[in-house]
Amino acid sequence: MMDWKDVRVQLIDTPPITADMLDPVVSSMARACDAVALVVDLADDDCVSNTETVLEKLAGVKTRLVGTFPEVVDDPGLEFVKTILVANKSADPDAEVRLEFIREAFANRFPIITLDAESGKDVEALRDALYQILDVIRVYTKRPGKPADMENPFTLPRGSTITELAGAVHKEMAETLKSAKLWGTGVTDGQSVPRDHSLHDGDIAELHAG
Ligand SMILES: Nc1nc2c(ncn2[C@@H]2O[C@H](COP(=O)(O)OP(=O)(O)OP(=O)(O)O)[C@@H](O)[C@H]2O)c(=O)[nH]1
Ligand SMILES: [Mg+2]
Repeated sequence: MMDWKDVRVQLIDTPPITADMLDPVVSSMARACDAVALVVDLADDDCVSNTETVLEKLAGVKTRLVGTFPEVVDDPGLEFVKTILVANKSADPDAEVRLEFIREAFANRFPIITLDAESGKDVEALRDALYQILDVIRVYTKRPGKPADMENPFTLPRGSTITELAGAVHKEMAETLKSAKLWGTGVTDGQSVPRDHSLHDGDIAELHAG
């Protein structure tokens, strides 16, 4: 688990993908996850072609790693997965040169984060980048007459509504929800909001079931 402020993000390390090895477990994980960190070894002269191989192998099972989702998709069988490229071993003497090749090949496709895992240099930036790519917001809940629970936010896709928050709190809540009060962005404290109200990061909601 990776902590980002008050949120925990699950990271799953996978076996490698090579020209002659793609474990089906790895490709199904890539398809099911919220985002992929594509790790590149800046100490490896073949880092560009190895990375291309990984992308091709996944594309072979209809899994496309992308920096941003395409606007139009003509093949419904294709799975697009948000990805950041993580260029590791930046302290290697030739890392700078290889990074240039990596940028040339991939900067138009993925955000690129450079770091050195061994020394820990720039690892904090990866933490932020991984959280940002998930594109989620944190919403806190409170019970009527009680202070808000500021320890355990619900994380929801950006743009989620009160109804979606209710569904995350409890499956039935999405149906039984009668009204909601909100503290946070764009509302006065405790304002009643409709079910389709869009939530913002840091909002506090009080849900009332019928
Ligand atoms: N110099 C240096 N070595 C590193 C760095 N990060 C990882 N290593 C070393 O690189 C080697 C491979 O690291 P792993 O974490 O096993 O790499 P991996 O990509 O998971 O390897 P597979 O699981 O076989 O795909 C280990 O000996 C690490 O100690 C780094 O930033 N700098
Ligand atoms: Mg490994």
